[in-house]
Amino acid sequence: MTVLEQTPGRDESGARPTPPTAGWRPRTDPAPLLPDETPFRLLGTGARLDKRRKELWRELYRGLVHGRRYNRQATALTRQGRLAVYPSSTGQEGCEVAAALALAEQDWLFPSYRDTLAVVARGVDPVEALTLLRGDWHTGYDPRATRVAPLSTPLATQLPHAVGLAHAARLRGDDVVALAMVGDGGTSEGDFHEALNFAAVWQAPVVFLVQNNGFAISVPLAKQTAAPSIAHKAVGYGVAGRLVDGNDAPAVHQVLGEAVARARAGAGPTLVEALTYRIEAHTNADDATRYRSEEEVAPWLAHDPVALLEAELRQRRLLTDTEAEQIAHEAETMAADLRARMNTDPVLDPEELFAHVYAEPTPQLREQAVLLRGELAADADADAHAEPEPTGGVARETRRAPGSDDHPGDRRQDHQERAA
Ligand SMILES: Cc1ncc(C[n+]2csc(CCOP(=O)(O)OP(=O)(O)O)c2C)c(N)n1
Ligand SMILES: [Mg+2]
Repeated sequence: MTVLEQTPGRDESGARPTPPTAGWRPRTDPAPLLPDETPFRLLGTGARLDKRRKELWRELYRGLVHGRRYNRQATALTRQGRLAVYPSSTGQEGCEVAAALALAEQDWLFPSYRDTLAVVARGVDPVEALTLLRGDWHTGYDPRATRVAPLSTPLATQLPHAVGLAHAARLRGDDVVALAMVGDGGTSEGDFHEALNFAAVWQAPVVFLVQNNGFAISVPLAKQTAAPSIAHKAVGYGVAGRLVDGNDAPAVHQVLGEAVARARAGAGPTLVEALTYRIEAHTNADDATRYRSEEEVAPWLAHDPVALLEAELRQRRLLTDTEAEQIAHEAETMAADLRARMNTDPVLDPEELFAHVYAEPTPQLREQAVLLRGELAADADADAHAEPEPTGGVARETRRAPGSDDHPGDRRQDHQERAA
């Protein structure tokens, strides 16, 4: 029985009667909500695969190889000043790709800043998926057209949004499930609590995927929570908790697929904890060697999602050398295209700064817009009449439109590092 189906007893005066405590029992049985004691796995279990599953595993592998290459390329772009910041999901590709593939076309994905791969695997253009991380003011893609919410930098705020969208869809009778992604650290936020509570009370068609990658920047999980596991947190809200090996992509896909089907059938929300590991530093602005040792990372390098799936596909004769080479080649082509397109300066209009803030701009904003227009015109004029630079001299500092790459990423990097 859900909370919505219960009618609280009242006496005639309208006062709430004191409940008799003698026969107290839980209102719902917590047992079905409890996660398994060991993380669910498929790789290495000898699971039988039908034709559809075989195709799915191969598709997951392709997504993982592309994802890893994408992470490497995006990280390189930060070093070249082409991208302000990149929170790499290397080591977490299994969760990223499985999340995207577990959804139907009409469903919605609510990613965090680390989930660019899920966004790309869902079909968003690889460059548009990086627009926000490049430091541009907008998301880069159309959330409505792609059914992908903006990458969320404020921790866990995407979770109540996902619940709201899922609940609204249900009230309208739309067949839509929302899948919201969050990190282990994000589960300590108030928004996580509110989202799970609302989701359970409303029985909203929503799935929460927590990627427990061991760290919130430099804070290890043991300092983050005293819960038996993150999946156990679900039970307190009346949500089902599931635990899965996050580096076993087919297992993550299966658990998420079941959770999505459950949500779609009106059986309520699920919280999936995927056990994984953040192989790289928090972002390119962080140095992980200051707070963790190589010995800690080593077992996770040996439990690599790409290598695990590749080994199993080869063992089952579902992947030939030629196919593996072909997939690697496709990934190289994708990376070359990403590099080329990210090396093109975006054309930005600084005056857009004032657009989309208020329907009717305030007098102060109107005044500031006029000032900016004047400054830009003066800059353009100064540039037009500037003396040529003496060879080998120090370049005169010019003011440029935000997004220009003359000072690679400086201002944008500051901004994003503070934000992420
Ligand atoms: C509301 C809020 N508080 C603090 C931060 C700063 N911050 C950015 S990332 C991060 C750690 C998040 O860790 P986790 O949720 O485990 O995600 P991961 O980075 O491991 O994917 C923090 C504290 C933020 N972005 N938003
Ligand atoms: Mg984390």
